[in-house]
Amino acid sequence: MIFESIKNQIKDVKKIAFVTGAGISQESGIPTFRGKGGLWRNHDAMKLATIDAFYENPKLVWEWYNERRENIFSVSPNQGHKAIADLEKYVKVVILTQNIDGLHQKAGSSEVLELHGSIVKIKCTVCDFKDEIMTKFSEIPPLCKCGNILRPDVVWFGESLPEEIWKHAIVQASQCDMMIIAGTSLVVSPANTLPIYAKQNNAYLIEINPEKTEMSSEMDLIINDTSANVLPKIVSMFKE
Ligand code: BJW
Ligand code: ZN
Repeated sequence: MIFESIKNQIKDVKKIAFVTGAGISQESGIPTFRGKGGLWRNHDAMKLATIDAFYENPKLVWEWYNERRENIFSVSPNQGHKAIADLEKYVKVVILTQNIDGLHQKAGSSEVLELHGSIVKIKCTVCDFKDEIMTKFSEIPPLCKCGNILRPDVVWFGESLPEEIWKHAIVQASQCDMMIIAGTSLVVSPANTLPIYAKQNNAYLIEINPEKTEMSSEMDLIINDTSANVLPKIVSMFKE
């Protein structure tokens, strides 16, 4: 029944925007932020993801990132990431992701906008040094050549999203005719406004999440299941 209504919708679809969050990588073995996975050594992940926490205790925040880097670099994209990458063969796809894990790109997706940065990237807290580093830092916090502390090049609470990427994300959301929102609680702004831009273009909104979210009532279709279960089924309909 659910999949019948998607079948009717996909006939005229030209561009699909995906809005993804931590839940899409949960089945790859990466914990989510809220709910069961949201505690790291008894620290609330939400309290660690702030610039204040970083300056208060850079070593602690770097330990958190070091562990996550190690985990993220060792895991693989799951059936959900792979299905989205596969979908590019049949329709124009853009991914607006809050994730910093790079798994969409690893799965082969070509148009991925990283709204909250990337865990591979680091930058200096003082000078304009930036780099991409795949290895574990043995000394933390790592230092820049200029002597100041390096930080992960990600977006923490109270910080702005990379301006050009965010502008591009709004354009993409405003131009899609279907938006699939998978694995995000939609509690963090401004990423949670993207479905509103899509709705203004009369896009059909599908939410894939085992739980209800604060924006479930705004959706055209809700599928309460995991993304690795659902996405391959949706993509298979484009092949028929
Ligand atoms: C599955 C599943 C499966 C599970 N399949 N689904 C008051 C003071 C200051 C700021 C604010 C304020 N009020 C509002 C703000 C703005 C703030 C905000 O939104 N706060 C709210 C929390 C209240 N936003 C910001 O500050 C943003 N910047 C900004 O607004 O700039 C303007 C500004 C400047 C100055 C001052 C004020 C404003 C920046 C937000 C940056 C968020 N950063 C993080 C960390 C990134 C780096 C890192 O990863 O380490 O981004 S926090 C964290 O939350 C991370 C995520 O991308 C983001 C969203 O989480 P997500 O992905 O939705 O994960 P979960 O865990 O919440 O949900 C997972 C979902 O998956 C659940 O629903 C599960 O059910 C589901 N699921 N398994 C499918 N198998
Ligand atoms: Zn520096």
